[in-house]
Amino acid sequence: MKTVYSPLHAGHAGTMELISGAIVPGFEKPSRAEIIRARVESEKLGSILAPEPHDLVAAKRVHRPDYVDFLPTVYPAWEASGRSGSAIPFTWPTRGLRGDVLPKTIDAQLGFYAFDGGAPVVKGTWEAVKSSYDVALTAAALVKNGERAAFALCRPPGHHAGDAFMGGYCYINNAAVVAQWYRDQGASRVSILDVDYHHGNGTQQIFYSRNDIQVINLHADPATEYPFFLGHADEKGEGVGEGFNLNYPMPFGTAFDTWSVALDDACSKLIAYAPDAMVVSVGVDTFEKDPISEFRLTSADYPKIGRRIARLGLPTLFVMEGGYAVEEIGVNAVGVLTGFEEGV
Ligand code: OKP
Ligand code: ZN
Repeated sequence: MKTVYSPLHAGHAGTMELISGAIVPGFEKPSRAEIIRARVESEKLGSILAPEPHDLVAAKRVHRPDYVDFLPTVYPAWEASGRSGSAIPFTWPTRGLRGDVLPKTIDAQLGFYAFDGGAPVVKGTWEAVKSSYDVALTAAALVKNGERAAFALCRPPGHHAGDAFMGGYCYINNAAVVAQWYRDQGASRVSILDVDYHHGNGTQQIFYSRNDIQVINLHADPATEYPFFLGHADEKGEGVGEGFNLNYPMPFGTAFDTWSVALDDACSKLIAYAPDAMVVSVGVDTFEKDPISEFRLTSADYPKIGRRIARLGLPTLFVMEGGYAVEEIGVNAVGVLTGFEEGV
């Protein structure tokens, strides 16, 4: 399997985030992608390609154009207002406030286009976000042109980003972009299988009233885990999209015995949908030693996930999402991919 990777992710560095009442160095850091890339090499997964540059048309097929145009303006506006470091919003137009009038000040604009304070913007963020988008689209083209599978080594991740909001380390929803791109290239139906520990609220929101893109999420129950405000089992899609969004929330402490039952059920729903291609939002923060997560998967479980996905027999694009146990992130993420290759 080929990997698409860009070194430009590394400019999204030195971020700060708010967790447990303290501002701390961001968990979503450059070493994550570098360790995965090193493991792709040492496991001889396949060649590593640089992304082709893309315009932002494909991003604007799933995100509101004004949101996409806002992203590259953030850091210049932040610097012009005399600040440095991480641009982070601190106020949001929630219930009782107006979310339809774009304020003029960058601090307020950040809140207007975010659902939390978890997507800090530093000097190199836009270049990294754009490279992550290019990586996803370049890998999607490999699959469209006949590869059975490809790995988009995206960083930053994307699945929390919605039509007009960032959050949870995410800016552009790479998985949503490529699923829509497959549709625009002629696929009739596309499935997104999101196995990251956190619910992919952005992906769900973007496709919630669609029947041409099936969205399946396996994740920690939002009753007790981030992103809290979406991801319950009763969210099934709306309008013509009803029945095409599937959530499998699971409790803290879930290990592979329980998790894999949900995966099997998800796979049966995916087969019944009969998509032309699938996108896997591959997060490995389900790992037992993940510093911000509460599932109990082991390194030996990740190849089993890949083998199970391979058995679906579909053109498959793996898009990297989360995973914060940096020491093992390469073993775990590439474990899914080598498991897939064994299962083909
Ligand atoms: C991104 B992905 C506050 C922590 C919230 C946000 C986690 C974003 C995860 N206690 N952190 O889904 O891996
Ligand atoms: Zn996650």
